[in-house]
Amino acid sequence: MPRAGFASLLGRPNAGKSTLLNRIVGEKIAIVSDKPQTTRTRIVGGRNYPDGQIVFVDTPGIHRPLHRLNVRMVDAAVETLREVDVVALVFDASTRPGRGDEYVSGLLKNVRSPVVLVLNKIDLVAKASLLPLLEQAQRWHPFAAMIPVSAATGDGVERLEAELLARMPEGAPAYPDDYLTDQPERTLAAEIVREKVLNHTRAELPFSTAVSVDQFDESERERLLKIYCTIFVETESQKPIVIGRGGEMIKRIGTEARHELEAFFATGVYLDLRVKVNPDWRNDERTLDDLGVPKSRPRKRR
Ligand SMILES: Nc1nc2c(ncn2[C@@H]2O[C@H](COP(=O)(O)OP(=O)(O)OP(=O)(O)O)[C@@H](O)[C@H]2O)c(=O)[nH]1
Ligand SMILES: [Mg+2]
Repeated sequence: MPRAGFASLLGRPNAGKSTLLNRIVGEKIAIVSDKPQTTRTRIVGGRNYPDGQIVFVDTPGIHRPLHRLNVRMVDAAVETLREVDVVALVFDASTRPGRGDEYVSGLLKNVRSPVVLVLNKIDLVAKASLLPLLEQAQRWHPFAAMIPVSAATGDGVERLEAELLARMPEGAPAYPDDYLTDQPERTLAAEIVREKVLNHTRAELPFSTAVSVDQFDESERERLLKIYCTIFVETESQKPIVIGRGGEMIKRIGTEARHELEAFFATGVYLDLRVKVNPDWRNDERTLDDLGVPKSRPRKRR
């Protein structure tokens, strides 16, 4: 009997969840950056095995939400807990476990699914330093297994996948065996542009930037895919940072994004980027809807 089901990747921002998802599915379907709060929605990625299928659900990092955007992000992550067959809680093993990790572990209290602890970034630390982390984690939650991995090098990842698959329910896979992701092409394009903005900016900008695709013109797709995007920032003063002196920065963002889009879509890409100010979009429910950030589900009274 094959095994098949859903596994969520949950954890604090920057733990390496999206890097791990990309590593497992073998394609870049989630953007990655060294800034926290990179992932803003759930991202589904499928992986097939000779004896089954796991559909992974990458989630936004759990943090204290200060804007409506962040409320939606954290809710999207927490909601997966009730829906998946196995939870993979991802810790960054290169940082000391802190209150944030304790908080995230606390969310697992009423979760019925088995939880596998993933100690990521072991390429950055000495093996001996994992022991205290494992001991601490065990005090927080009775993990079904604890697996050290490096999403960056791939070390330990196959073992992790085997441990997750072994805990999936028996049954036929729900998705076809070439299933990759639920991310629409437009979203993937917008996200790649946002990743380049994140890579090249600092401080508040990564948090206050959003990217929308205004037009995705496939009429000449064989030869040239034309993508028109708007990069939103929150204040007038942020605009020149994204544009750069003489347009240097926006050019660099555009070139890097275009190269990646061309490789991903396997065709020529024309990329048009403009920058617009949209004050306080992070608290504007309508803009969040337009950007495709899923709404939090209404909660029942306890
Ligand atoms: N050295 C090392 N770096 C890693 C590893 N995994 C992820 N990183 C880096 O850690 C940073 C965060 O990675 P992400 O995959 O974006 O982290 P995330 O958990 O998805 O973060 P959010 O989306 O913000 O919640 C990036 O700079 C990655 O390159 C790893 O195994 N080793
Ligand atoms: Mg992420």
